[in-house]
Amino acid sequence: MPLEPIRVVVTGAAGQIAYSLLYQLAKGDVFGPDQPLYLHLLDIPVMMGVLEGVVMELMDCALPLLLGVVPTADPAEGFKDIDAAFLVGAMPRKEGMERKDLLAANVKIFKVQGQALDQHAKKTVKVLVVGNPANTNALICSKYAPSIPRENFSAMTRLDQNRAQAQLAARFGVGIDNVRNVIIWGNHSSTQYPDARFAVVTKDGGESRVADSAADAAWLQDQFISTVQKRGAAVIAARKMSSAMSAAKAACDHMRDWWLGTTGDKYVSMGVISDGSYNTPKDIIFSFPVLVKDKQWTIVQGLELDAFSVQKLQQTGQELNEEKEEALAVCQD
Ligand code: NAX
Repeated sequence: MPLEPIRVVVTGAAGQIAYSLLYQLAKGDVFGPDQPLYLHLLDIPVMMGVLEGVVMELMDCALPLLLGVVPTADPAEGFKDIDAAFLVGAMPRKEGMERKDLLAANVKIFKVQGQALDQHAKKTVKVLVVGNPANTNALICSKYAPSIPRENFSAMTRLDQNRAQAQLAARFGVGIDNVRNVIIWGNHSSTQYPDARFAVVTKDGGESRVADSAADAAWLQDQFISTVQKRGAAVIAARKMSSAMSAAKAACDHMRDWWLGTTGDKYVSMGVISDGSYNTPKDIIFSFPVLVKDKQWTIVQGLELDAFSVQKLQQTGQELNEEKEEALAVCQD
């Protein structure tokens, strides 16, 4: 029996991440090769002309799964009957803008979009927030969509995970598929903690824990962590624009694993509502290792934290608590 079509919204649809993302969605990379879909493309009024060009290109891609496209600047239309949401659109940082101002501007956008999701989307909608500050935007969005379970909101740290996995694959001279279970803890910011202590590398037919290699211990605690933390800035310095192709790919990986499930004991990192696991502050969106089954994620439990990791988790948790306080203050204005 053919699958019922689903409705997927992408916000910031005229922007650079969306330009890579839309094609992958429409050709079946995320929801499966047999899943027909409608794409809702939301952006702001001044971008409607650009969006028209994106719609033309989607049409010209001649993709059989794409049943229709709804370009709009109206959140009510954008979020109508939506099954999956990619919230990419956000206010970019402008010169001279303080971090606080950026947070305030974005929190307001995600408050409005939370309200629109609450009123118009399906209650089962899966929401992935990419727009920065992604974790706190996801928290605010969920707060203003109280009729949708909090577990249905997530923030993207998959790009950080993919970056970490790629660094390990290069270091150990193996293909990307031969590295698994590297973790990103905390905020999608420079306080994130890329943790390779449980990562496993398959090489020459055997499996080994990355952490067991004494020769790599210093590299893991120092260069590896800082390369992953600073990778976004390195791409901007080289490209004069922020990561887009890799961000779109990561958004696809995140939603695909949420929608179709993870495989075996291979876990992935997602920013999800914290229940206090690993002594993290409750009720913030914190990136944890998760497994997914039947579209429900569960936090992987029982991983041992050493003193270094405890301190790293505390640091990023504290930053998220501070962002939360600032965001809530803005919402009350
Ligand atoms: P662009 O500036 O190319 O595109 C953003 C688009 O969002 C624009 O078309 C803009 O008009 C639109 N927009 C602004 N306000 C909107 C609103 N209220 N409703 C709908 N659309 C709105 O940025 P792009 O490079 O695509 O990046 C988008 C966001 O992703 C940024 O916030 C960026 O910081 C964030 N990123 C997050 C990453 C992550 O790992 N979580 C990594 C990549 C990226 O830096």
